[in-house]
Amino acid sequence: MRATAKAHTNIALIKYWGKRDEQLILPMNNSLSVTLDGFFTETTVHFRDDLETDSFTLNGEEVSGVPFERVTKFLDLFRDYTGKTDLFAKVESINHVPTAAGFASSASGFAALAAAAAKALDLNLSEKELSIFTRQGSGSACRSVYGGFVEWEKGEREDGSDSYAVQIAPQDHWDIRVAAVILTAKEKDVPSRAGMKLTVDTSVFYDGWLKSIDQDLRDIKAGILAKDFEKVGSIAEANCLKMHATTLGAAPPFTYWQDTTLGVMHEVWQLRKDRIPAYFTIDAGPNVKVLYLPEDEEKILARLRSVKGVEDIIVSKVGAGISYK
Ligand code: 2P0
Repeated sequence: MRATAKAHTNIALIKYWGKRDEQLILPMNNSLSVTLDGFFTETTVHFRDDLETDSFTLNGEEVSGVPFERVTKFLDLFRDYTGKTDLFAKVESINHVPTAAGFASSASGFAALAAAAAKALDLNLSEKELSIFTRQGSGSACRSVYGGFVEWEKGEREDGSDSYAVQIAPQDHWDIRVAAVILTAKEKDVPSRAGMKLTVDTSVFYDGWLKSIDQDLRDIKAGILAKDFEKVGSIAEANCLKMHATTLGAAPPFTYWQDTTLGVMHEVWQLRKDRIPAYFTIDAGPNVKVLYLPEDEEKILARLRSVKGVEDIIVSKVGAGISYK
């Protein structure tokens, strides 16, 4: 009753921003992401009859408190599903996601945990079923079940049975690159869970955000299938700006941006003025991710490195879905 799984993180081009059910993690809107090969988590789950509680190590260190409770609560889903309510597990995770990179390690983390737990229990879940389990650990994680370009369907049902991810195009469909531009961060972020809840509850711009999603999704999916980089990049960048605009309309207002964030955004706009196609996207933190095509890599990285406050840049290609050892 032991299995090891590997999952990559993902970056949303159409953002998940807001929940309609906090418990089941059901989103207000569909989202769409690219799985990234540069950042991943490998997790071993070992269910054992002789254990009286779960345990969880991350990079070799014992984890306790809220992160441990999130893992054990997640394993409860599998205990409930199988009826084996007194079966506990030893969970060992190695994270290849530098926390400073501003990627949600929860995405690759919960995808790897769900896959390893399901395999250890011999559940033979479909990818759809696995995505539904994974979603309940962390929303964006349900997209990391697949490689390539992935959409999370928000679903309509109250029980969440139609809220799962589907693949739009496979890993080898299109070679685009994502540079994670890591900035000197000064302040602690508003956690994404708290930020999205405050925005849904109070932002005067939230309705405008929701109204724009369907068109963005239709256009970006057509752009991905046609490998139209300018179309995909410009929709992703605009969608990110709309998401961040909702935080300025919240009460109290807040922003994830710092001066260095704006510095990178302006450099990306300058690159385009210089006819070098590059587009940015930003999640619930100050760091910027820049999308570009392989042939422009050298020029773009040199320009990004020259921006004030840039500490490091980590490049990813399009990544694969879950794999097992
Ligand atoms: C996304 N983010 O689509 C969006 C864009 C941040 C900005 O998903 O509460 O860690 O666990 O469902 O998935 C980050 O939020 O939130 C996120 P929970 P999650 O990638």
